[in-house]
Amino acid sequence: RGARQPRVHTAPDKDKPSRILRVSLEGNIAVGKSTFAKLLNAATKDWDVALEPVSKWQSVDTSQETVSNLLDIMYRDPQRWSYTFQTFSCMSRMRTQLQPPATHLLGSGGQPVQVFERSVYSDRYIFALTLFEMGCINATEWAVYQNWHSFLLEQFAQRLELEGIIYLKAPPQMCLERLQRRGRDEEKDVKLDYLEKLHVQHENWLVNKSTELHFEQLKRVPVLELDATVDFEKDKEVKNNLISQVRNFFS
Ligand code: DCP
Repeated sequence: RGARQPRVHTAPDKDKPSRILRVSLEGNIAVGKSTFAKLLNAATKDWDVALEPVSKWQSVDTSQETVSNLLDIMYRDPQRWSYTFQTFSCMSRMRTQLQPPATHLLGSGGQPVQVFERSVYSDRYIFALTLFEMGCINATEWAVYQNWHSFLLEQFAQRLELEGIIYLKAPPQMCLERLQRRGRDEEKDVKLDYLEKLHVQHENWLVNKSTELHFEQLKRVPVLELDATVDFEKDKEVKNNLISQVRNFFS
């Protein structure tokens, strides 16, 4: 039993083989991005994966001898905290994406690739947009968010651009089951309806191309769609199949 063949919308730029490619790993909550990221990290020394800084959002140092769990308060009171959460998650993402590549990548000999778990783009076009559409971010907050997001991305354009996106896709119901199985306490009240909205948002951005994007380069980024309904943690054949699809995408 192997994964379905990938849908590669276009291939990454192969005219620049020595450049470090920057690729983000996208997909719904609990689809398995972290697990897949670890597989990629272990597959070859040419690939280096930066994991999502979720733990930083679970313990924000308030410098008042208290630690605030922003992920938790965002889910408890989304109207009050979604904007704050989205500013913080995007800032931590920006820091990660602006980090220089790991030194071992520079002399890897093959095609070096920096992989990011999510990106400043999914922060805006998946989460912040959905929360705005749900009324958890109001019109003023949304205007402010877009204003600083566009400004910062224009300032750091060259360093934040991506050469590829890997889209891990599974039905929202399956993501909900995985979410419940992993049992992250803050997410215990996440409903299917929210995962369905996020799923549609991923499809609109990465497959239907109907999301209104504000960055020209982003419109041209190649997308590799992978079937994430398969067991890529334990089934070796499935794992190898997915890795080779990624390898083809990069080479
Ligand atoms: N989150 C959010 N807004 C963002 C980014 C993340 O509200 N801009 C939330 C959604 C999740 C948690 O943070 O509750 C982590 O979400 P991810 O889907 O990014 O990461 P997972 O750990 O769920 O991914 P996976 O299980 O696929 O590894």
